[in-house]
Amino acid sequence: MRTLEKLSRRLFLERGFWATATLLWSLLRGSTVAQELHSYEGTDFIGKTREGKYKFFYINFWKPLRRINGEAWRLKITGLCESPQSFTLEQIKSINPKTQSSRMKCVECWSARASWSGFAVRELEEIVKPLPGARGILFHCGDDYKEYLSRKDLNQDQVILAHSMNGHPLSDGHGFPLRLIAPSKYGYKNPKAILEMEYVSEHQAGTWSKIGPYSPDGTILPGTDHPLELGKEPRRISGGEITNY
Ligand SMILES: Nc1nc2c(c(=O)[nH]1)N[C@H]1C(S)=C(S)[C@@H](COP(=O)(O)O)O[C@H]1N2
Ligand SMILES: [Mo]
Repeated sequence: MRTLEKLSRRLFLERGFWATATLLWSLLRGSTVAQELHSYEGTDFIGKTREGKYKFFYINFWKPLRRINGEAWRLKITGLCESPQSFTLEQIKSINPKTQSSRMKCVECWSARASWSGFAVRELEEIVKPLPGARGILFHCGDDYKEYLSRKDLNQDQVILAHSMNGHPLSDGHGFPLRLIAPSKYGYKNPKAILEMEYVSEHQAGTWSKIGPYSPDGTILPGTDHPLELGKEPRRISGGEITNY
């Protein structure tokens, strides 16, 4: 009898201890997770995906993407500008919004259309004030992807920094929390999961143009396109933004 009592007392103490420890651990973990910018937890894709819900809008990532925590994320504007600064997601979303439907074409042949919401680069430039020597922006992304666009290209109509796709915040796959949409350029000039935009004085080679036979300029060339949501039927395109379908 006494042994039984002892045992149940011990069990109670042990369980109590573990319950408290688990609670403390999850509280602690919760608070650190909230501050972590990146985590591989919960991502359901690795690198490229062309299946399932991505069948009509493929996903391209050069490295497996770590999920970005929107609360910890800041858009950092650095380099050659008068007031380098960081923006929260909330601040980004409050910049004069713009919505457009445009087609994105990957240099590997496929294309897909979506409605994108975000804001013009000009809106951001009014706040951070690039210096006269700032020729372009080097984008630094969550998967260590890098891409450069000149300020001239970035200030074209239809070029936006997008935080929404088809009326919803960007999914991780399509570049949460912020990506560039530049419809006259191949997909690789549309960096996703942007962490930092650095004003620089000269052209810098981006990730794809360093590893593949891709032009650093990235303007869509005349040729053939295979739109995913239109059955991939080949269509002739004349170069630049695809506007006729
Ligand atoms: N951060 C990051 N952005 C990126 C890429 C990448 O690998 N990493 N791939 C580019 C390429 S090659 C294409 S075609 C488009 C595809 O956009 P999607 O994945 O939303 O379809 O993203 C571009 N942006
Ligand atoms: Mo691409």
